[in-house]
Amino acid sequence: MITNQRQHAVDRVRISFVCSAAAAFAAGLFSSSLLAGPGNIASCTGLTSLQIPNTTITSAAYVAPTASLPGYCRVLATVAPQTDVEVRLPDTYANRYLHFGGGGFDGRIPNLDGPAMSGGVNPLTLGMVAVGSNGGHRSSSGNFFTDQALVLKYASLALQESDLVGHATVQTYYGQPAQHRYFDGCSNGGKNASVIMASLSDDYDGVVSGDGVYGHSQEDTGGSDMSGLTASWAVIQQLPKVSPANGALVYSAQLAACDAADGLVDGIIANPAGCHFDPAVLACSGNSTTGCLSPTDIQSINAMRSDLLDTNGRVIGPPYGLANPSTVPGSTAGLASGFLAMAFRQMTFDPTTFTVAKHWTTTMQVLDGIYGMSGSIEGISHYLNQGKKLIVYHGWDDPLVQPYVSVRLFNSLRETAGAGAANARVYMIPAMQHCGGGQGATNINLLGGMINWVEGGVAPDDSLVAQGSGFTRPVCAYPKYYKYTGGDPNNASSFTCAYPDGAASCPGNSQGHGNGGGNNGCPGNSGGH
Ligand SMILES: [Ca+2]
Repeated sequence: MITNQRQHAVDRVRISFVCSAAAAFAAGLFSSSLLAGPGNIASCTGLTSLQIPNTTITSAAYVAPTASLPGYCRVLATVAPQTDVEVRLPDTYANRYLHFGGGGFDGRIPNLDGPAMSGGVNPLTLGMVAVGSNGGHRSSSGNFFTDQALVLKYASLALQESDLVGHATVQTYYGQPAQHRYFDGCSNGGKNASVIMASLSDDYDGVVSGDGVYGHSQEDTGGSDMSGLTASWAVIQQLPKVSPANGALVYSAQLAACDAADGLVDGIIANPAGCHFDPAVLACSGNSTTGCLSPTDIQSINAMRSDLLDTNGRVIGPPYGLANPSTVPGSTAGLASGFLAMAFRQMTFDPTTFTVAKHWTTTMQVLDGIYGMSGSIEGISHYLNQGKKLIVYHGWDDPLVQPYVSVRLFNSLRETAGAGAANARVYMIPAMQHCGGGQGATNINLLGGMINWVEGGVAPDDSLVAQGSGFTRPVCAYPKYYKYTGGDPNNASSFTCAYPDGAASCPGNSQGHGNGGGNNGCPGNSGGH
């Protein structure tokens, strides 16, 4: 029933998307009378007269080239009532279109200079049109939470509206639609990515999705959707807080226990799924109260690293990885509060008053069913089975969005996407925090990898290199992780990508390959604890 509700919502959105875009094109509502011509200032400023349904072009201005960037036409538009859209159309155009995912609760257009996980490359230098929106509303304080129409824009419709403006300007300026279409986002942008794939699959060729949120259909891989994350954030908010000192104590004890398992003591646990660290080994004994964990510390850490279950024992929320536990609960208060406010249509919702028994069903039905906050696994599978590509990444130390969301997406696609699963790669990045940062090598050009895959037909697999602070590491396709093989420890070439436990591969869809029932990172056996 959960899946059906969600799928119906997605189908409704998909139908409305298709109808509105197709009808607009069929009716010839996009003016094509303007002179096409990148680099032509008049062609750029002329875009202000472009006719797009329900839309006002508020500005079209040519930005002159600089030493590092080509010239481009910068278009600002508003789709009524509040969806602000920016489109950048480069003079040196390589027939590429890049839609940026948003951030947080949106309310502002993202900085189109730097897509997520692109190695810091400005998309204009890749000949890419760049498109982004404010997520359908102008509120920076969350006071759109009770406005159902604006929440629907935030959840999905603003993405379609951005494409309506983006495709119309591309068609007019360059005289043809973009040949290669990409989406790139992290966090809320990763949530956007799942909606893009499930609802606008015809419009995209390659999607890069980081620290995202996806709909799920199997209970054993559950808890990766917006309601599951929201419930988990709210419950974690109610746990006793672990102090920074004790959080650091746990993090260093984990390293002492598991750092060397990848062959190199470098402050990075390359395969956190294989690290079975029990915080109870740090329990205070006798009269000691410092440099050790209290019973409530241990309770909090175990809770954040476990599944959240509903009253029937079904998984509804995913676990965190080995992130410093003092960083995990505090940062999710606003997120839990905001999504619960949307679910219950009230201005604020104190997450410490949330209970699974009282609030879970409504949270799930509204966020996933009515609003369709994340695209369904079935929709994503459909996207992949059309030959379109997906790169998912997630920081193993993400203290905000639980990294097992992406592990479970990997498992779900194995079960649901069939042959299409070959068109997805999941990269779990060791010691990376939320969308970047951390002790690991976390600067990775995944967008470049995606372009090579879509346009060159070469899957990134294990070929990419991650840049850290003075060192590099391979980027291994999950469930593989990197192992040190000898040589310069700062050089990625001194590592190889290996399957858990040294197996040549993980078994297809079965329950791992038996390491005593532990969590080895293989599909079907990666649920935390
Ligand atoms: Ca290590």
